[in-house]
Amino acid sequence: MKPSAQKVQDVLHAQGFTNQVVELPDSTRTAAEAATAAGCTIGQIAKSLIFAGKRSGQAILVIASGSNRVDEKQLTALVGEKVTRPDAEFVRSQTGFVIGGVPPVGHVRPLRTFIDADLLDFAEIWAAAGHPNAVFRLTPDELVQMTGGEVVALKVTPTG
Ligand code: 5CA
Repeated sequence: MKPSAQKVQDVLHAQGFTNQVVELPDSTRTAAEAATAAGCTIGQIAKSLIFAGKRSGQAILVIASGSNRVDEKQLTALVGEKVTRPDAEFVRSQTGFVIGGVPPVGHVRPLRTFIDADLLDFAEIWAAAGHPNAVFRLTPDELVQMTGGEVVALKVTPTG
């Protein structure tokens, strides 16, 4: 297994979880690709998105359903400052992983974490596992337990 995927597997085991990291032959870099490769719907992909506090520069992890867009206004209200989308280098330095492989756990430092409430509607979901072709299957309960994330409503809801 690739070292970055093995790291995620080791962290899961160290936390007492039995979820298995799998490396797939096809890319799982985007939520759509991951859904095709894992054989699930795009909504069941738990995508790990990094935001940064505009004033503090603090990294924030949002784990969103693959079919949702995160409403930055709602996130701003939750964190108490405006947020921006950081560049790829910030994502790598704050998490230890490259975009497309950022997992919900195992980051180089603890990140304040929010979980999209829509993910709790599924019996099982899939998350990135450190590498753009590695994923693991989990339940929404496990996601909440392993991240300590706050479950919130933060998707963009279409108007009209
Ligand atoms: N492995 C898949 C499914 S779990 C995955 O990681 N998908 S993801 O959506 O969570 O990660 C890709 C996300 O990284 C994109 O949704 C996008 O928000 C973000 N991203 C892509 N390119 C950039 C970039 N240049 N700078 C900052 N963020 C980016």
